[in-house]
Amino acid sequence: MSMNHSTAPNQTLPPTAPPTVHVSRRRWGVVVVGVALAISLTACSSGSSPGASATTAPSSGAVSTDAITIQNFAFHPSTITVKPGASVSVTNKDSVTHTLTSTSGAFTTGNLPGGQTMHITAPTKPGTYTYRCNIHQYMTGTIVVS
Ligand SMILES: [Cu+2]
Repeated sequence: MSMNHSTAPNQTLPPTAPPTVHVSRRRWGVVVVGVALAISLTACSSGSSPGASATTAPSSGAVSTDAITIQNFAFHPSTITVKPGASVSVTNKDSVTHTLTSTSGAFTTGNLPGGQTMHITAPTKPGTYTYRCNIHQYMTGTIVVS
């Protein structure tokens, strides 16, 4: 590419600093600046997109509510999004006892007899918390704290 520079006179240049070194260094500088710019642009867009989408609609079908109903051996809705430390009511509409128990131990209703309502306190630390019924462990759900 820049090989025709070899025909130029170089008697004024010291032998330790040929012009090709300067060219390659300058090109590396441009590459580094371009990469840094791309990284900062990527970080900026990824940092702003969740906030923008949160104002329009909850993500991935999560329902923003502080109430969970147990009916027909299932939690409804199966995924909810709540504020940190929110009080979440749990109503058991079945005739048998269920529990709503965090798989990490973050919260539990304990035994919740049919026809009754109890409350749990959502964790204060944002995150995704899965739970299940301790009696019927195929009954699962998720609370998203954000
Ligand atoms: Cu159950």
